[in-house]
Amino acid sequence: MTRFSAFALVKNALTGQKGWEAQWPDSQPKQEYDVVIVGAGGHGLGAAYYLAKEHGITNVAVVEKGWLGGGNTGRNTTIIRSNYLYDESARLYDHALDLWEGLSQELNYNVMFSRRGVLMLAHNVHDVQSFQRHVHANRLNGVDNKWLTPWEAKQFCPILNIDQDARYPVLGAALQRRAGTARHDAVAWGYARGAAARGVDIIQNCPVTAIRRDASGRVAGVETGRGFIRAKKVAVSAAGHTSVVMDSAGVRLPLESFPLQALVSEPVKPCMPCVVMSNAVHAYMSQSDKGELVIGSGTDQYTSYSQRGGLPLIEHTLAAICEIFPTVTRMRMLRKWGGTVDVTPDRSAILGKTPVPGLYVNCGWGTGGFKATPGAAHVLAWTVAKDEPHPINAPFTLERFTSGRLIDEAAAAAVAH
Ligand code: FAD
Ligand code: PYC
Repeated sequence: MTRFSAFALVKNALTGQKGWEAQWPDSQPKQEYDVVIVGAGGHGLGAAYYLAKEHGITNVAVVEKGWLGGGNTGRNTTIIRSNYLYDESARLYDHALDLWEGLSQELNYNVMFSRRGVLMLAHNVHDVQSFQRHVHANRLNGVDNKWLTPWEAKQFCPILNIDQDARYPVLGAALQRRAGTARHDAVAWGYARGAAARGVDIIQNCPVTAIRRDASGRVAGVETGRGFIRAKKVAVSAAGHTSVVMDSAGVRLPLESFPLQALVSEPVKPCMPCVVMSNAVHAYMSQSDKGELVIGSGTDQYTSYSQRGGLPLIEHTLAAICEIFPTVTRMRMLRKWGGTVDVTPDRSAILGKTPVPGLYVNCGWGTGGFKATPGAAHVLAWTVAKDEPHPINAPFTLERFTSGRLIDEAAAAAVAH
């Protein structure tokens, strides 16, 4: 596969752009694989990439019901941060952040990781206490986070309204300087390209309809829209649909699926240098490299598998955004969309082995799994290859919902859900 480089760009510019190859082949399913991964989002594709690259397991298929990256990976608002409260989460998300920093070089694919900083606003005394607790906990874990006064926050983000008579006055903010954004679909494409170059089959338009087990109870393969595929191991990374897929193997998961929406404005010149989030008012905003303001909030408050949400939530979000950033009031919104996010009771992921031998799961990322993509994929590949958890994902078990060893990140989840 051609490496992207300045030389390749010049060469193709001079030869009519005819030398570029397909990024990955359109693979047809084989009868049997060592590993089948269900779901070609960033997490599934990333796991396939690391299985091939770090563990030498290349007889792998990633089976996707729609198109690659068409789930939450291509629908999210691209915020990356690691300022979670608990030690277990700090280790997982900071591992991901470490990988984000070198991902474009690792994949030879520009994922446009931008360390522009994420500012989380405090609007009341509870917010101030809670975010200051986060700042201290993060620092103890070696995760950068800093408390800013309202004026310091405005210096960091000049369009922020810090008028103390506002309905949601800004009383301070927590800044993770190392956090930022990345181009979401480039992440899926980069992992797909890297995995395919190492021999992984990426099979699109092929829904997995059931997971089959043999007489001993071990996983035997997957039923798909294109027939049965035998597999020694199966890893499910199907986000909002994970509970349905896993149910077919007899594994019940503590998940609820909700719609999560986002919207973008018409493009404007650069006016917002960072990401700003507000948990209390349910709104966050950043500016894409195209110039659109990228806006979102919490989940719609009903369970659903539809990839769209209701208008009332969007109106509520925009009302909050207009108060925090009065300059947005005269802008036009271009489009809105939704994804289906899978939410656990403690708002932390389930990542590892299941009670079924040979079956692994990566789910429960709720509204916040994009930032985890490289880290989660990396430790999932380890778990599948070695049939044991990596120390980083060891606490993120399914058993914690019976043992009670929860990782209760609900308050840290930046977006209400
Ligand atoms: P997905 O990308 O959804 O991939 C799962 C794939 O499985 C899909 O492609 C789906 O089609 C496929 N699939 C499902 N069922 C089957 C089946 N039966 N057979 C075959 N394939 C199947 N996170 C952040 O960290 N920061 C953010 O700013 C952020 N913003 C968000 C904004 C919105 C609007 C949404 C919806 C989500 C946001 N998230 C954010 C969450 C984040 O997008 C997800 O947690 C993350 O992308 C999950 O990645 P994934 O690869 O597990 O899932
Ligand atoms: O987890 O940072 C996050 C997030 C932002 C928007 C949706 N999720």
